[in-house]
Amino acid sequence: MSAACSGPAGGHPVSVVITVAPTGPIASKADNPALPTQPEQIAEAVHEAYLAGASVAHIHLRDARDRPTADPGIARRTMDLIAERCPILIQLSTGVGLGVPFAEREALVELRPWMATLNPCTMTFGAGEFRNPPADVARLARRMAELGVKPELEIYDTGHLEECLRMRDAGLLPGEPLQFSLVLGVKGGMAATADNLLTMVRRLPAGCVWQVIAVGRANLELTAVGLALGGNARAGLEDALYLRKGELSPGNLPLVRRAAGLAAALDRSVASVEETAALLRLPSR
Ligand code: KMH
Ligand code: ZN
Repeated sequence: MSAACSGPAGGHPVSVVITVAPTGPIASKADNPALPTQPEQIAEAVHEAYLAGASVAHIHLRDARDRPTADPGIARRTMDLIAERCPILIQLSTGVGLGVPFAEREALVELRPWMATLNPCTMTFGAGEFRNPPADVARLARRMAELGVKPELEIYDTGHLEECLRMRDAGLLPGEPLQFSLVLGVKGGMAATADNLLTMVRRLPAGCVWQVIAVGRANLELTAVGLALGGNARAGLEDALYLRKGELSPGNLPLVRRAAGLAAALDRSVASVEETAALLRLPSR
């Protein structure tokens, strides 16, 4: 295995970065009434998650009718409401939502969040299409580097990792360490199996930082496997609407607490905001 797999099994316990993903682009309040969609609701959910150990907040925005949006005013307001409550590191999603044009999505990085997602490839995404044309992705990567916004690279399939490594080799991803999300369970991407996760972890470049995003039913199991392998954890209603079969999660907090509990059971401490910023080598601002 590469150094990417070092962690508790290698005898060097490392703190776990917990990212809360409270909203996402797909689910609605009809799916789970506890889904936070408006800026105040999102800020409240993020604050609770921060108090439970989350040091990063992965943020999707919704308009007044709860539709995914890249409206910079809504983004600014949400970021401000979060910052008023806690110093959690804000990561804006540039995935935003399947129907939102790339030009609107990429403009979100102009708000200079600490981090933003970078989705390297176009793919089928459930019943829809997630469009990430190569020239647009390269332009967004360049702009993020100029602004000092750290990319989180979203890997839904094996080829997405190769594309990121090509971008790195082309100088489009200058900051170390590279930060990956291994996304399992999206229809159109890798199935949510431990075998797929291990395959991807083996292929990661040495020295990178990574987390598991396990969408749907396998959320608990694959989050646990990722933590046991030395990865970080993401938790929230974006990825799992249910705590277990038939039991909707009454909010983001139980999911964040569950991830923190898994880390504790594996004897891994939860990273503070300061530790996370150091681990990711975020530039001081
Ligand atoms: N919704 C997740 C499957 C993004 O926001 O850019 C992937 C995600 C990507 O979180
Ligand atoms: Zn997202």
